Amino acid sequence: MISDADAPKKLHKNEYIKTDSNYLRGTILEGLSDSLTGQVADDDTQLLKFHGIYQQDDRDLRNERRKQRLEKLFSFMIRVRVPGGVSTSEQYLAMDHLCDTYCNGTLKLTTRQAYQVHGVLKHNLKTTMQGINKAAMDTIAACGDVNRNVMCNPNPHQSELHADALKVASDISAHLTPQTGAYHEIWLDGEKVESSEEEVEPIYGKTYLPRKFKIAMAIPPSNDVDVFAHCLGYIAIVEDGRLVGFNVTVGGGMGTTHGKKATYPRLADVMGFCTVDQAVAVAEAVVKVQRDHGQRADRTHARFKYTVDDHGVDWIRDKVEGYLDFKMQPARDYSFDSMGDRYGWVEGPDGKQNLTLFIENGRVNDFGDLKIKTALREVAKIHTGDFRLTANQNMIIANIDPAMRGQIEAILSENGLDDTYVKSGIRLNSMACVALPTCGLALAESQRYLPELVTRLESELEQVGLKDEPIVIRMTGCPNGCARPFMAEIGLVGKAPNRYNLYLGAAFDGSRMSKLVKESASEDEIVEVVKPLFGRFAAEKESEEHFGDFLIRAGVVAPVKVARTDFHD
Ligand code: SRM
Ligand code: SF4
Repeated sequence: MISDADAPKKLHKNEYIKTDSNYLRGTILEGLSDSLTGQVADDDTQLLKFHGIYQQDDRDLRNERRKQRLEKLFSFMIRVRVPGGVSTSEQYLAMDHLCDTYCNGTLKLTTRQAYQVHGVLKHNLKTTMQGINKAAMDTIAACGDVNRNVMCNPNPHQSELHADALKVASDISAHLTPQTGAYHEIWLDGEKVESSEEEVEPIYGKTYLPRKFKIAMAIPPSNDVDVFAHCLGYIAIVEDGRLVGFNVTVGGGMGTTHGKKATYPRLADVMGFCTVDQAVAVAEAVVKVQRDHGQRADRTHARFKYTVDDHGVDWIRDKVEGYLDFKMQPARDYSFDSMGDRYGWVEGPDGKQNLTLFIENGRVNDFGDLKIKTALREVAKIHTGDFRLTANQNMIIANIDPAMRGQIEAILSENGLDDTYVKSGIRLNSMACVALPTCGLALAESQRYLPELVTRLESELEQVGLKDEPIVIRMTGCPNGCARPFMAEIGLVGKAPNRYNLYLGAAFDGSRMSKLVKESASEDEIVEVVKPLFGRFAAEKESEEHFGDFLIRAGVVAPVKVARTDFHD
């Protein structure tokens, strides 16, 4: 066990940036008004993240700009927080409008139920942020070393308890939102509050958290939010038809670095049970444990998963209870059956209609005859319910007035999104991170390439009669894990241009990670490995058995039991 005293003493430079930032102000305002450059000062790029903004440059244009001795083409990505993924039609229309007016025209639905826009030039940042605010949304804490967007199963048809769970998720999100006035001052022209008393961040303090912090809430049997991949998770426990509380999980996370064995993805452990009324207090206590005991010297070891792994769950529970006036109860029974979305039309308990639409890799745009962006815009103009983002980058048009169903179906069908527009089980369970051209960390393509690879795999699956088989496939352009690839039955992690590490064998319900089977594989090599496995699966599959489970049963891959020791082997 590593104690806090063993931790190296020299703090990471970001800790000083936070401390000296005057609660996340830095010199952001000055940087915005400097018209000589499209970027902001280095330290401010770190602080901007807490405001939901990333400085980026178009990597497709880097070489050309370099040849012309021009500054990189800097622009900004803005991530809009949507607790539980629920937004109104008006908010959707506002995102659509901003995306066309100040951004690159594509709206991105993220793996954590948020909206992202890319390509905002510095001089348009403030106007775009004000547009987001006008739509009653914000971006504070969408990124940065704080708690991020709190995820929750967004599908109102799946449970009458959904609204209760969503309320808890929203309360946690609100409770953990940073209190600094910086956001208001910088983006919304808020008056600077002159006071002799120093501003306080009651939960975070001046240095916020050592690293990003993520919370998700799952409502069994659906594990659509991938609860075990999060720092803190809540698994809803329902007794006699009532939400009585949550099993609380701690220490999940995906990010890893190629070749660095001290980094690894980790599945969360169940720490105990708390009641509905205790859920917010538990979140605050867990965040405080990470604030006080998380590593602040080495950012590659600063996520909560390492604090949990270094000290053990019992130690964490003990510390958490130190901040509470109650004890965690023993965990209760639950079971998950999948982590995917349930597509198509379903009627909710209140008679309202809900439609889950597949949006490939969360990219909302018009692609030839498939006019996703046009369709969603036209639906938003008439829809009186809401738009719900899923953790699988899809969209639920929710709470549809039954009288409007025909009109909505007609709009979708006119724009290429009829019931049959996606034809395979593997595509419906595919997910890719953004990667190129905007992500500065991408080593390989992801969302621009996965659809092509899936087409090839679809044809292999069709040949062995598995066209409709739901197989979870996820790709990322680097090992940071933004599309949670290590949780996928087929995980592909970018290593270099056109080369991916191939992972196999995760559980369909999100309870087991995949194992590395081939490093730096080309497309042909990926197909070479999985093709015979599809054949064997078709021939030997037990009824209801999923691909990942089959690979373990057949001894093709060994299950990853303790990520710290056997993930890289
Ligand atoms: Fe992520 C960094 C995109 C979900 C782990 N992620 C990034 C950045 C901001 C790159 C950067 O730091 O410069 C990417 C911006 C790309 C772009 O151009 O938009 C980026 N991450 C995304 C999104 C948009 C992927 C997507 O296609 O949907 C997801 C936004 C979610 C949201 O709405 O908040 C996204 N990122 C995730 C997830 C999945 C999750 O949380 O469920 C993970 C893995 C879980 C985890 O955190 O452990 C994830 N992103 C990372 C990491 C690795 C963190 C680590 O522990 O090492 C980084 C890099 C970092 O933080 O240093 C990163
Ligand atoms: Fe970028 Fe890597 Fe995240 Fe993909 S996984 S968006 S390449 S940081």
